[in-house]
Amino acid sequence: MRSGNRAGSVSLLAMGALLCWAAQAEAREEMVRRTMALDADWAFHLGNIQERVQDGSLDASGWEKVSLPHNWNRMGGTAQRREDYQNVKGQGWYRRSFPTPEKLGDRHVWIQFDAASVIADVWVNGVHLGRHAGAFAGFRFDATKALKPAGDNLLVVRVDNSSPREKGSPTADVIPMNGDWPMYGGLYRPASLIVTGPLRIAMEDFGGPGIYASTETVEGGKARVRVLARLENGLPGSAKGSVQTRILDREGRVVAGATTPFGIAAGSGSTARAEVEQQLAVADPHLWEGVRDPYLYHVNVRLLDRAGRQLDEVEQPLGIRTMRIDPETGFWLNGRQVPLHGVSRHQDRPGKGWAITSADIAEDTAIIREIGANTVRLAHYQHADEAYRQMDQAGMVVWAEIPLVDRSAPWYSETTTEAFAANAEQQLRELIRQEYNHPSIAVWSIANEVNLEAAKGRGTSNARPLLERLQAVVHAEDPLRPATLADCCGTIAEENRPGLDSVAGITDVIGYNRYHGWYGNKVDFLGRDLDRVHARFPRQPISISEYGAGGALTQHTDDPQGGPIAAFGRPHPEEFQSWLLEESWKQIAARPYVWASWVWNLFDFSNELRLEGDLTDTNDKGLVTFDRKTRKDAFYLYKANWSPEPTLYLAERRHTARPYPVVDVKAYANTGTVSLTLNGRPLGEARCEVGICRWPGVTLAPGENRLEASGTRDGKRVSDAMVWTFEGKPGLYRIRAGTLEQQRAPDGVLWGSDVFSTGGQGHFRDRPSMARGGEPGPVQPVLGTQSQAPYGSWREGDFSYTIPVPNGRYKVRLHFFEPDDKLGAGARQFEVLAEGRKAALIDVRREAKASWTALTRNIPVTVADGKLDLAFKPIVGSAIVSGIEVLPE
Ligand code: GCB
Repeated sequence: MRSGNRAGSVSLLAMGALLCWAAQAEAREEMVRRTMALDADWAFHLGNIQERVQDGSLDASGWEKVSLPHNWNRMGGTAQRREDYQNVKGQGWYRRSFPTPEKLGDRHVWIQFDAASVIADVWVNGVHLGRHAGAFAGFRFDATKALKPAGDNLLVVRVDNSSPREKGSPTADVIPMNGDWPMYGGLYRPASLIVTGPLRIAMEDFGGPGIYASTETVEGGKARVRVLARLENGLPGSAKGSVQTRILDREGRVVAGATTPFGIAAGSGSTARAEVEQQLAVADPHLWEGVRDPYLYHVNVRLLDRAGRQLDEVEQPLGIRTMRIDPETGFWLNGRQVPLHGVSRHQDRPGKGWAITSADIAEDTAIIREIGANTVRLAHYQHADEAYRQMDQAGMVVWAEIPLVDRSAPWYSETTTEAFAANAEQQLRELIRQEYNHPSIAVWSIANEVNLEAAKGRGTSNARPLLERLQAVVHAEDPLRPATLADCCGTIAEENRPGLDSVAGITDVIGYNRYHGWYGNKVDFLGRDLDRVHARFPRQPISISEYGAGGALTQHTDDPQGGPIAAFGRPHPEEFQSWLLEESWKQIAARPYVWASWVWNLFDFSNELRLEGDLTDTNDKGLVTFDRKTRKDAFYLYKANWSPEPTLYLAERRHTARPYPVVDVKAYANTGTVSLTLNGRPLGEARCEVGICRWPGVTLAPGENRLEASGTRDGKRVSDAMVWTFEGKPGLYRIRAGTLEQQRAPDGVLWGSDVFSTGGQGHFRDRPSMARGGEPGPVQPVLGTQSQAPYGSWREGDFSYTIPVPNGRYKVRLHFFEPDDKLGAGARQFEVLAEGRKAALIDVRREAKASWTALTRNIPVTVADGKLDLAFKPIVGSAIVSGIEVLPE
């Protein structure tokens, strides 16, 4: 309406029309659905309650006041067990009141929970509305019949996250049975009250939105979009009307529409159901192109009665795209080959557990974009709808999955039970229906490492029948998306375990979880393993659903290959993680038939069974710490390879204390070449391959060394700088033989990790927590020495060291002890050669007189060729050494 004189002269007719419109709007408002948040004002009690709490006869005034999202378990992310650690499993009770909506008439009131872990029972005014089993999907119950005609109603929820292993546990048949993450208890996602009409878009459809849209084809400048609307009728009479569907572009303009009549039977007694399917043509569609251009439409479905009045309305995201996965050429989006590279994500946060907010998800999404991923595995269960929504918007291609993990049978049974299979099937249908409309989702995964327990010899059922059943569910629910699964053991272990059930060939496509170089094997087996599996199943598109390594911010190595890591323990040097991922990524990137790969994991995550790296109750395979604050070195390896953003990062920036004068410097960059200076002095330009730029053999000056790197991409200059402190002096070395972890001794002296060696095998003395959940074991001290520093590890076999030193005279002090109690004198004898000359004949057990007792030998050496050569040559048994000190004279 314009201002000025005319404003006052609105005709009575127009005024009448306005009032009439307002009344209609109000009436429509009453008919279409309304949603009210139920997140605030809950009272919570942790633990079982014997009295009847459901009907309000119990005084709950002492209960804790909480709001949703909420969960009661806390763990992980700290060096020692966190002060607010809470791992109680069992029942938690929630209650709050809510008023009966005014003028309810024949409308229905639904209580919706976006998730409740693991089992939820819901009562309104003492009436049990139902039970939901499964920690990750949303669900809703019709509360209408339980409501008071007016005033406040009491809503009570019992949530139970008891372990499924307990005999008779209510979760005994509810997946997952196991897994490398805690099942946090609580109402950890939002809850809401929804009012709908009796004739409505489906509310009882496995928690789904009731409308399901998919791109059938994109051809000749036109997209065909199929929309399925499921309808419900709770009225005592049959009904007719129409379904009006519109596709709206980003600006809200209608680009396609269809109106289809429907008829639905009387809902007397129970709800009647009907389906309406529509085909809409979108001319000249703006495609959802992944990270390149994640364009989104919306599909809006209205339910109209015969008179054209609106009864209900639901809106969902729509991305117009086609996807295809080929066994030889990998992933195709809209007819374009797109190699998928990305990360996995768990949904937990330190302190919050699963009770995270949209802002937390947005922070994760921003980090996913920053690293340059174009795909995300949302593991190992259904994430919040908000997470998939953000993936749509970010253009990520998503692997979505259900938590069928480690076992295909309940703990109480050797084989799959019907209750167990039915729960897996229910969780799969919930996932698919609830998240169907997200264009980002490419595959539905039905299982993860489902035969792991069997592979470990803890005989559980043959997984195939269940997997075949779930595969069929995927095809029935969504014929356009392939089913997948993540396999650990089916093929890798078959040589060793001929009886083990292989799960290859069941699903349309597959992922392999491969930890070569971490949980066994050598990292260079990865590529060969893939080639082997690809040759064996040539029709099956292969991805790497997991690969990874732990990375501790406070543990450092001077050579990631200097000794063994303790996968289920310590150490987990950050540089080892980088090295293993570099080697893995090179092999993956060289295999275009691998349709996708996901690093396990983008973030550290909690698991109270782990005591690894420098953290407690945490899996430290993240590229970013649990609190999302620190990006580990390896994060930038991927950023340099994946992100178009000019990236240059000097690696090992937390490895600041340097025991050795000659080091390799490394950067991760996408600038092609990088220039480096040390204390202002140019060290030259390195050419970067696979994002890795190296300057080998850089000599550090005693004290602080400032390294500055710079490069250019797309005309933009990027630079980075860091400071390392060389703590020794030229020619001085203190080497912990056989271990990859450097360590500062109690006297403040820094012992470096094993570098410069060839041959032999490293061992460390202290093997804490090799069994999961163990406390660090007691350290067995080596006797006869003031300092334990040189005796934390050893190298054994036939081996040598070549150590770069300035020419001159040195005293080489060698430290030994005999770690094998069973070896008597004479059972291990070897020679030490210095600069090629015999320098000592050693029988540790004889000379030290006992095992676990220190022995030192000093050897004078003169070096004239810039390197000190030490060789350890076995005579009887294998040679051994624990510590090597090179002391300039
Ligand atoms: C796996 C599992 C994953 C674990 C991971 C690990 O294979 O699928 O849930 O967290 O290994 O770190 O051991």
